[in-house]
Amino acid sequence: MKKDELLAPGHRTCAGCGPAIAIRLLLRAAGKNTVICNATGCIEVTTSQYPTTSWKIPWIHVLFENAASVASGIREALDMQGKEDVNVIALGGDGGMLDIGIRAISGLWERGHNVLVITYDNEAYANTGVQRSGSTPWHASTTTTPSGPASKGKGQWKKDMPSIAAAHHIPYVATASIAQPFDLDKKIKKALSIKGPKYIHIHCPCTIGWRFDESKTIEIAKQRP
Ligand SMILES: Cc1ncc(C[n+]2csc(CCOP(=O)(O)OP(=O)(O)O)c2C)c(N)n1
Ligand SMILES: [Mg+2]
Repeated sequence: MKKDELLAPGHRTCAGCGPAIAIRLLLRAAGKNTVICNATGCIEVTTSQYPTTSWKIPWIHVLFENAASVASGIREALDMQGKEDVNVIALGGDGGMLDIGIRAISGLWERGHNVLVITYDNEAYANTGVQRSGSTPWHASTTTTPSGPASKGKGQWKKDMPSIAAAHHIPYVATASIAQPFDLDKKIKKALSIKGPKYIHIHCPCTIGWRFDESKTIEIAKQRP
């Protein structure tokens, strides 16, 4: 572990967890002067088991529904205290951000709060047993869309969240992947340099959900254009 690493080891993500890599890269890019509002999901559950925490920065667990609402409130409170330089990030998985929490995120973007919204996209509700989400791709096999003789897997297309973000005419929208860490780093830094609402969608494979060996996370990530 690097001395200045902001996600401490000892958390309980799976070996080879794609989202854990995304969060470490995120924190390296964002730095200490950051507050994170984290919706329920694998990252929240595995990093904050009472009475421990892996977060070395201010971090709050919020419901799926209101990560963006809480982040908006924190932003406004910090600004009132003259702390405009503090980064506020609303963070969640694809289920939390694309499905359950989308209403509050849309509100945040529309109102124009100076907040970076981040989805770490493992393409399923992984924490509860790999159920399909709006972000699960066409024909992917999940526990609620199993492929087999009676079904070809999920029967709907992946929800295009970056386009939904862009349709809000916010100043910055980007897609990224843990397969391209330098690109991800640049995009986070660029987003945080812009005052206003921002969105970054980070694609990250899930070893349990996608059923690949834990040593192959980056290799699998690289296969997705
Ligand atoms: C309103 C609500 N519905 C369902 C749950 C149960 N639940 C906890 S974690 C989780 C999966 C979240 O999926 P995602 O946001 O994609 O994050 P991941 O687990 O994949 O990291 C679910 C459904 C909950 N905590 N709250
Ligand atoms: Mg997920």
